[in-house]
Amino acid sequence: MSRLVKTLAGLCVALTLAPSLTVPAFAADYTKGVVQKVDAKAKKLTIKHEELKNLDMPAMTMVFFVADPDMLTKAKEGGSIEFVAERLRGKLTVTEMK
Ligand SMILES: [Cu+2]
Repeated sequence: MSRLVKTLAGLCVALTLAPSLTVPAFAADYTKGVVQKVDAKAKKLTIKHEELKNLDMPAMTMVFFVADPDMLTKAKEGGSIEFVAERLRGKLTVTEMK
């Protein structure tokens, strides 16, 4: 194996491993919920959610802010979602939704 090929092979391994090292494990933990209310004006969603392990919160219905206003158009009242919530500047905020 030439030196160049060895270098390229090493780079490929580094690029393959890098994403899993930089993304925190909890970022992928989606929680199931049902949208109860969409408040586009206040940029809030009322979600009946299952246990939120990262926030140490049991299942309940509550209001969240959204990190991205696009989520308000994607969310439908009565619709099932999977989402990630985090405490941003003291406000419980939906940061990911699918
Ligand atoms: Cu809650």
